[in-house]
Amino acid sequence: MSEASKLVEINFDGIVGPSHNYAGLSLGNIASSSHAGDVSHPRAAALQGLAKMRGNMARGLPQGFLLPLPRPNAGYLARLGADSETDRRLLAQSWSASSMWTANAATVSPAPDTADGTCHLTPANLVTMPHRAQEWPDTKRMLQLAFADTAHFTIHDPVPPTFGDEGAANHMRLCEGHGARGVEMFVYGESGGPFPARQHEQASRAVARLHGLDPARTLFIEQNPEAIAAGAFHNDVVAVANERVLFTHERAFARPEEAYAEIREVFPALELVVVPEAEVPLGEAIKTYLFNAQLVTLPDGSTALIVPGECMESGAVRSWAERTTASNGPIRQVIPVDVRQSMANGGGPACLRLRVVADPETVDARFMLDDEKADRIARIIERHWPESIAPGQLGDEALAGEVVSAREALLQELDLGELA
Ligand code: SUG
Repeated sequence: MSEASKLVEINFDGIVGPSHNYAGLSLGNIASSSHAGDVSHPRAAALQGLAKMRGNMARGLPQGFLLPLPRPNAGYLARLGADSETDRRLLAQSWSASSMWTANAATVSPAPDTADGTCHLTPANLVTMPHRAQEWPDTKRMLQLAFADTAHFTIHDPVPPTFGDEGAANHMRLCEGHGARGVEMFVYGESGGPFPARQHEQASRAVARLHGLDPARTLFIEQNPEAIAAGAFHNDVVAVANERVLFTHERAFARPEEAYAEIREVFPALELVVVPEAEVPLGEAIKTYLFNAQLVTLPDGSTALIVPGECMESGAVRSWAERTTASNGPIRQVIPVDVRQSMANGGGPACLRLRVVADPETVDARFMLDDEKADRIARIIERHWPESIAPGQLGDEALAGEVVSAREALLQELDLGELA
């Protein structure tokens, strides 16, 4: 078998950490703001995430995972001269389980796209949101472990904090098959609206250069400022691509017709599925997270869209799904999954996974999932993850101890003690 034919898309889902809570930390993320102060359910959240991974494995898709980062992050507070009494917001930041959204862990350029023929990963600096800016050093360490094989992977430092980078959530790839040479699209935002534009154009351009992408097969597309203002804080809230298919809301890009023409020019095989405002208004798309879906190629070659269960509560989205699957379009199935705990913080099925095109044999096996390991992880979650966390409990020492030992139990179970 040739090297390229062993390349498959592996989804690395973030295991939801034991400190999962609703602190309303993300301005511009409507779900995060509107659920601020709610009681969270970390155990249920982590089990929902695991069930999604199991579902995808059952569909025949290779599945990996990344681990929760160490929380509460005492070092974060110490560097700010703060403690649990100083400032509730800083405290909440140090407890955030936001690393579960691994679509923001890094930008990944598969080996067929890069000049040196290795798969390049750049951890996202996530500088726009303080609770997320603390993630990258631990994320980088974990990526260096999971993708340690330097014959196949190159791990970069994040882009300097001058330019905000949010990783794969603002990056899409089109290709004839995952192992073939692709076209990479970087979507950036311009500041000036009511909410922060988290992805800076210069960060995207830097990542593309550092990954050694062919400029002729790399596109930079501006996100529609109206989409950011409506709550699409990442492009993956309004668009997703897989192989030849680009699935997007009509209002995702600043200049959509120009963007589609540019894409077609470099990738003539494009199968474009645009959802018009008249069928699903932008606000409804953001509320249901229709586009924050996993657009996947199933083993039989057909394309499926794995959407949040919330989509099925919307008449407009349900009708669209019925029409789409009945049509001759590329999306043959729309499959709802329950990730409600994550959704309430603005994280749908697509946020919860980082796509890496690789030969699974070249990945550290400890980060790959199978049914037996999923059972073992479930047992650890059931035994150690807090049942609920009320915002007032953040800072509680006994709870902090529980959260720390829950993660340690998981690391031990997975033989990943070096991440302690
Ligand atoms: O960065 N939510 C995350 C959601 C990330 C979703 N990822 C993608 N679209 N790929 C964020 O806004 C909420 C945390 C809180 O409010 O406590 C949060 O960080």
